[in-house]
Amino acid sequence: VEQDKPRKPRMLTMARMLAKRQKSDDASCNTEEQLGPPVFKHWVLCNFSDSTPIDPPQDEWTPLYVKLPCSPRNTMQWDGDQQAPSHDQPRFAKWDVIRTHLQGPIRDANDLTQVLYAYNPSFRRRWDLSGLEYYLNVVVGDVPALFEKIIPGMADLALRLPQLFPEPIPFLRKGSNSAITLSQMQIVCLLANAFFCTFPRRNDTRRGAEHATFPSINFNSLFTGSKRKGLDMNRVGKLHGLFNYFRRVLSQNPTGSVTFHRRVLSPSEIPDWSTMTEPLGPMEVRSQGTIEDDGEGMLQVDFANKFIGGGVLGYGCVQEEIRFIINPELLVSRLFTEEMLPHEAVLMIGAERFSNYTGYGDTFEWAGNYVDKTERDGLGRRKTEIVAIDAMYFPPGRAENQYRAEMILREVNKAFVGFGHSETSCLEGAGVATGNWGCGAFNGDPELKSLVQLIAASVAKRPILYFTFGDEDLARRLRDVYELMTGRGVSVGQLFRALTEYWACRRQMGIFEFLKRRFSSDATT
Ligand code: AR6
Repeated sequence: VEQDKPRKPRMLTMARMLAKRQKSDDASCNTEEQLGPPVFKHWVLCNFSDSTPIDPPQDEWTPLYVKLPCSPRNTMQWDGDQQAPSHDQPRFAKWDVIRTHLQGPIRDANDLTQVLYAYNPSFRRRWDLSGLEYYLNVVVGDVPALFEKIIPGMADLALRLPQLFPEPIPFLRKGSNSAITLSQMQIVCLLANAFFCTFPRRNDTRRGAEHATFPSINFNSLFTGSKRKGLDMNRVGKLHGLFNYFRRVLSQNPTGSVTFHRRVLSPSEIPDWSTMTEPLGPMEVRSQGTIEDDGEGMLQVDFANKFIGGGVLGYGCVQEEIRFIINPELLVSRLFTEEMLPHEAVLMIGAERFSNYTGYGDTFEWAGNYVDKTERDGLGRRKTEIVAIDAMYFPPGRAENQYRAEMILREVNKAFVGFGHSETSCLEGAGVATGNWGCGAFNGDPELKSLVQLIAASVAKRPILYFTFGDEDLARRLRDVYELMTGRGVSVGQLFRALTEYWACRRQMGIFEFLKRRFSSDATT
């Protein structure tokens, strides 16, 4: 698609620098006969050389690109100030309406919510923005600073969209092995637009809707109130984190970039796990510490939803959502990343951390500013790699299904595509910082998931640093079984086969116990 178009020289240079591997066939025509890996494409959309765009903005209003609010084809039939639409009224360019309202004085919370409704008139009755009003009127201490500086600054940033995006933003569609690099300022501009809910066609999330296979991006769901408390504490913490991010980038514009790479495992790349003779790779298990605090220099796992970011723009507040709030640039992935398929992962390189937090889930709280000192690579990306892999969800009554061979295979493949080496990496071959992936909200068994990840990492040739998130007992037992298996020279294939055979014993004993019995005897077949 993109490759047929003439590219600007700066894009070519960047793409060459980053695309170390070019594959010959295309994801979109990856038929049964053509099982090779899909071609890798990298769109470097940030203008490193100068800040003034060379060309007039190039508009795309097709299923391949993000529909931008500033597109001339983004129209509305009536101005939100009027009572009701009538068919003989002319259509407005919606961007003009957005511009007028964002430039106009926004003096208080009520003005702000009226602005959002002005260019989203059909959501006036459907959106509840009372949480945002509560946040601004009741929770925030220094409201004048917000309305005098931060919110107008965010509005200016949002309105820079046509200048910052002379080229359209492609979607990272299912099945396409492709990457997008954006500057940190482009990201903040997109996130300011998300805050002001300007993205068109993204508010209808019902099945069959145009963007139903994409995560939501407009922040309206974050602004929903709670009848009892005005605003739930999770959303309070999230809004603190996001306003801290906007405050920081407004006071000092960041100069780096971030890459988002959708990785696809083609059928020809899937190992035949049961016959792998590789030994199990290195693994260190820690009961204390977290992926984000102690995984510096490693590939850090995001325990993701197939809709990347999961419930970050709503109530959800576990590992993925928290990560997206403390590293808010990750949020922009929701704009262009279609839901992940079982053999896909999303690698995000360079996102900066802006906040601290305490607690988890219902006890989550924003805990102040964080200054990220991670060094940058040659492209200005922080040397932080985060990979989103979505585990399977097992409902409480049916959690046993996770021990079925096809489910284990699905999870090993998912971890493998996440841990595989990437054309866009800045930490080639680094270890994996992970933990109880799929074992919280998604109800998985950490005994199984730890070993599934060990199998994938061993073949990807990466060591594992496994955080049990305070669970001393799990840490001790995982170390024991790992030592037993490595002491016995158990191979990846042997462990994989054993896991798939556990099904028959699932009601008698746990997986670690099963493996101990199996591999304690001399017959480690
Ligand atoms: N570092 C290390 N381990 C952690 C950390 C951390 N920072 N945070 C949590 N854990 P969960 P899932 C451990 O429930 O089950 C989201 O909504 C802790 O033991 O976040 O894969 C996504 O969007 C915790 O119980 O991941 C998905 O919709 C466990 O990791 C869904 O949740 C699992 O964390 C994914 O659920």
